[in-house]
Amino acid sequence: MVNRRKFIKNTSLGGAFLLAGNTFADIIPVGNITTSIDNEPIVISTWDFGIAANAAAWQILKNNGRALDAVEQGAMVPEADPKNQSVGLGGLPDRDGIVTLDACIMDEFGNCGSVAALQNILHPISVARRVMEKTPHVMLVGNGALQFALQQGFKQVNLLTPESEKDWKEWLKKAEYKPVNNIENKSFSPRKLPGNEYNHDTIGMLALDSKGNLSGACTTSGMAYKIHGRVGDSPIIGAGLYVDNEIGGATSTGVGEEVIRNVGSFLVVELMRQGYPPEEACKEAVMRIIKKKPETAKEVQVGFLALNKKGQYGAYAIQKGFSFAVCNKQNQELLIKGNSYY
Ligand code: SD4
Repeated sequence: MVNRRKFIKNTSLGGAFLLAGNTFADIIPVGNITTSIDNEPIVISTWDFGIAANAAAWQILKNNGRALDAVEQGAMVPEADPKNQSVGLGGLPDRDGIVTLDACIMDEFGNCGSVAALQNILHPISVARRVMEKTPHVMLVGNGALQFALQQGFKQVNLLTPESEKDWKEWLKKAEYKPVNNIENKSFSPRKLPGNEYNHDTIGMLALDSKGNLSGACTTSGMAYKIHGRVGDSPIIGAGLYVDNEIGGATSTGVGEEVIRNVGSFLVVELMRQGYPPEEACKEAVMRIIKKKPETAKEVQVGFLALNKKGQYGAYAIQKGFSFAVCNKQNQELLIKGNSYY
């Protein structure tokens, strides 16, 4: 077991072995070449904060638990972290100062559940799971989603932290009340964190368990300072997340409107069905976005992350800076910087 965090700069060097850390012993295969042995569990998730989320998911996977439980537990970690300003508690609000959350979950049977524009609930991913398991529906939104959550025993909490409220008030001064596009690079990131790290977006998580079953979860507070009522890709099955237990799963982060327009995660899974390796499938989905709107694409970020049935994974983004975290038996804290178009 490797507990030390590893960081890999790039996912493909001609499909060869990449150097993680400083020693020769750290050389491991990544990207389109699997690091996972058949029937060995693996969990991957978007952004640096995926490391902590993966650790929670791993507790389930390593004990031969179900991928669905793993992704729910994993997604709950950033949801409960007040320092994470793009997911759950402490998420940046919409332009009216209201925190609204989007989340969805999908299992190995193709069951799925989703909530959108949900207010005052700490764990939207768990409400999404209840929608999947306790209702005949797939998606509940707004006040209806809140009422359902309360009936299910979830408690109301204030999700707007003083820090996020302060940032929103600061934004209001210059913003003219216009929603912003968000690009995950230094100049556009909402908040610089201690250690020169930058706060990033949605967590999308994909897991393969020891029985060879796949599940996925996606949860976010969405685009900062969005118009009240705006829903992004993250709770939309096929856009922000898609899992097909025969093929693989995919999830997305970035400007949700571009992902929805291209039904991004479904597209990635369908490309893998056609034989594309995960990174190539993600790249092709990114290229569709760029091809349709080349001028828009220059200014927005979209990243896709994919895991196939064999445990192979890959990612691709429009802009530089998209990282994802990988956790399996060999590596508990691997952080990979995905390839990008720009
Ligand atoms: C959304 N995809 O609401 C989410 C949030 C995100 O960069 O990842 N923004 O559009």
